[in-house]
Amino acid sequence: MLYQRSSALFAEAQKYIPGGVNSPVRAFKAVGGDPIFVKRAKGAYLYDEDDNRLIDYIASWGPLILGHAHEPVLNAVIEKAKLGTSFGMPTEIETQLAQLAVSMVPNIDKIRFVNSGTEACMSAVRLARGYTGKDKIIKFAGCYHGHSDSFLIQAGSGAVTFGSPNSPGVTEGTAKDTLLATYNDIESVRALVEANKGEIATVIIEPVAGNMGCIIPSDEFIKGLRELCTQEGILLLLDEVMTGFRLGKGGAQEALGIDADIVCFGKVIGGGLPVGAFAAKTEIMSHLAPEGPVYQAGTLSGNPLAMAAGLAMLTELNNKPEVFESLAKKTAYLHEGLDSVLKTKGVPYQINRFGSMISVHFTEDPVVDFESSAKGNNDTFKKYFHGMLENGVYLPPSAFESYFLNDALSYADIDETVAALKKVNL
Ligand code: HOZ
Repeated sequence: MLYQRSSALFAEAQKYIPGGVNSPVRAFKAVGGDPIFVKRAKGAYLYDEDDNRLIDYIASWGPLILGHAHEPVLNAVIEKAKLGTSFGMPTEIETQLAQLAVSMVPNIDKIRFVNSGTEACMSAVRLARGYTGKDKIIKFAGCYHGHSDSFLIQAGSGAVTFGSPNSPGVTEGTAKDTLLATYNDIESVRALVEANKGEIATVIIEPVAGNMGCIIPSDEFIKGLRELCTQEGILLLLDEVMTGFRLGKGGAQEALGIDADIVCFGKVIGGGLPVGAFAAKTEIMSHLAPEGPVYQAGTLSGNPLAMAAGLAMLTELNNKPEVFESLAKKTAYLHEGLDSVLKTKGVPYQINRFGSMISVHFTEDPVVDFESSAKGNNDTFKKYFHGMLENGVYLPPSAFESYFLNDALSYADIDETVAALKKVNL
């Protein structure tokens, strides 16, 4: 495939935008080569600036669960835009989306809309601190909760891909309040809780991790975490930016059978437009301004176009919940196909899958946490990534990311993906 125009556009972008991109993972640094510039997309396919057609396994990093340019979402945005694009005043559609989200997700009464997953997690932690009157938080190595200061401590996703899991610019004062535990290791959490008795406001976790590849929590771990938080009066904050409205109507809470105290959303809830949100029971949410003293605000929060996209998307998912089952089946089919080919290639590998999230790791041992994920052989990953790209398949350009399947993908697309892998030398 030719990527001349993408490469030329990347060269131009680098003159004016740091690294040529507005979010680091897009720059292909972990896999080498120039990023692909997209011209348009429809359903399961991306069409780049060189007119290559690529089968898409990132779906804009999760939001486009029903495929690109999904008609009901598209039409809702177009119709809304005709009425004006932003008011900075309340609109009815904010309540409509709030009501629908609250009806779909367990353990939440009220929800506040923001513009991104980063904002959602940052604000939710402030709320947890304001509500409990405690300062410290526990996060897990390799989990990524957006790029606000408190979370850039052993962070996954682009932060680890580019070698800055602890970013310069985060002050020691901020870092000291973020305690670091090991994913899937409840004893590591227990030890931190014991050592910081009565000082911890919240434990924040990706209930199924997607920023160190896809990592599945053991039942013992996730249930143990709930129990421990309840015992110690710590709020359990589920970062469902990736899993919310993807693993089921009720997200990971429903899929894993656990109850959260606060839940963060992003991605699917905005239907492909910039929306984040955080939600909890009334008792906690009433601490938020203007009802309570914990401040949080935003000029574009609850933007009508973003709300229209989110409402159309959640309405679709609410009316057709069979889509979650369909996606899980397609992901299992992809898993089987990749497995059948990878086992002929003579390299060690692991495939992790939960619902419509999946990742391939080139390593001997099971990938259950950040340490085991980081053992993956990046040279093999690069060959895999570029080999698939050459054969028309777009995967996340980093081993520290999950794939997100969309329901526009057909079984024929998945067969084409598996056939592509057969042609790749690892
Ligand atoms: N941090 C996102 C994936 N975990 C990537 C966002 C982007 O580059 O668009």
